[in-house]
Amino acid sequence: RQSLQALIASLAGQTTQVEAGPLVPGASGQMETQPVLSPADRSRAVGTVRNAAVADVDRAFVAGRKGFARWSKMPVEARAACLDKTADLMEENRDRLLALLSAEAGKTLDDGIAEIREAVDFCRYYAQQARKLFGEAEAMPGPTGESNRLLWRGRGVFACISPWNFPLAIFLGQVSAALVAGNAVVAKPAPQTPLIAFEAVKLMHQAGVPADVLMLLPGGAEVGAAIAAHPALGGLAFTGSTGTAQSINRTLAAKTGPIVPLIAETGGINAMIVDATALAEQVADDVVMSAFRSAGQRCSALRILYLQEDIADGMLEMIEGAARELNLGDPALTTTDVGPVIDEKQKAMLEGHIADMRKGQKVRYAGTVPNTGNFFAPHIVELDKPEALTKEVFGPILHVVRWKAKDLGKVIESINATGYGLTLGVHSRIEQTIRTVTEALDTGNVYINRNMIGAVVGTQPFGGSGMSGTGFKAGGPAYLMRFALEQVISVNTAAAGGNASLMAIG
Ligand code: UN1
Repeated sequence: RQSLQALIASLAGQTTQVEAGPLVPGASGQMETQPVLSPADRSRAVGTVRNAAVADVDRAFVAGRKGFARWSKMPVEARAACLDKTADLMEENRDRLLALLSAEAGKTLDDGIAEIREAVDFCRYYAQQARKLFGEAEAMPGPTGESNRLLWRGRGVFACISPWNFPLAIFLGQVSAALVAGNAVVAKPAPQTPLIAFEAVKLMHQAGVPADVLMLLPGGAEVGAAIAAHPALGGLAFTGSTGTAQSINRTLAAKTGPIVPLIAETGGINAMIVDATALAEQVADDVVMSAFRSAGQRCSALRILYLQEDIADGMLEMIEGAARELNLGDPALTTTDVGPVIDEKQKAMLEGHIADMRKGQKVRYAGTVPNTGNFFAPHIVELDKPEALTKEVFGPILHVVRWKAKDLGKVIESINATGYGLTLGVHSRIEQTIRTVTEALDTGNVYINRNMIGAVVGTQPFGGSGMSGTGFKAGGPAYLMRFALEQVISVNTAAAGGNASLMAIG
């Protein structure tokens, strides 16, 4: 840990450590470069980025079509091997990636280590799944004199648009799935975190993915809109806000060309229901972890806690006590529990929300913040009714509502009424309560008597439905299929004289 800390300090102290730009054959990029500032200290530039010019989007698709023609014909094993190699390279370069996650994304050391682990797991998991799914064409049952086989192939140039809160794991999760399914990829990282994406793409190139098969287009909404609108787009994976996903959906719907899939993972007003039988110490621990870890900047994070009123006062005291113990500050220090929020805009949004809450609700706890960088302290807000929270507030703010034992049905209704369905926590020792709640809600990931963040790849496939996304779960067995095109080949084997070579097409 000491050596990691020294490494992080040395990277944070240097400017222009990483000079990122578009990774597209023939790309020009914009004229100007911009500094990428550290969320923990706005006077520090972690590096510079030259964003893609809008004209580079078309260049990427033109190159990508050529790359796709070769890549999609390669045996799945060759593509899967590139993912495994990327995982190895990430492990070899772990310290550097960790330093960048800390400096550019404000990740604490624990979060940074977990994120690298997750990125490695995504690559290995999708490699392994692809071998199973896309290996041999599956023979389908059918009449004699006919052979039917189901093949999976890439869809073309797939776009991956990813968020700043998991700039390595979600970025590479999308990209590795799209690649191993046989697509060429145009990736647009979040404008706040282009450097780590740049490093990740370079590792993938080093692992054997050709330059015209994986391309990076750093930039903002303009670049994203041009990608979604491009006529050669084969499909799009997006993780970010519900509003942006809806806007991408409209762009795709307005196209006159091919109809392509959207894989969207968005937000939630995630709830935890705690009844009077719950184990208090466990609840306090899980609430603080779920609401404040990663400065609440996870789409899985707890936003609204429903406490049965009999235990609410005691529970809140414990939660507040635990929140007071959190160390807020420089993410590069091993003692830090909660780092900064990503940028000024997020900080101002959170401050605005608390100012609004002060108008009718009770702000029960407000932590203290360091005066450098974009820090926003954990807050606890008591709501008079759940409807007082009308939107996802992406940061370390825990909202609390009390409920009466007879009103479990109303709690369920309120949660359903949000229209979101990403994560749900339940703390109870009554099996019937757990059953009732779980069955009544469509939430994608339900966590019982534990915290509700940190879904593990291959163990807890992650994603929601409704306003939380299209529901194709990342890190699960069905994810890769969404990136691939199914082709069924039916051969009249009698007419072809039982020609064995025809039966092996594809
Ligand atoms: C996100 O925050 O955008 O389960 C999704 C978790 C993470 C969530 C990632 N895998 O906490």
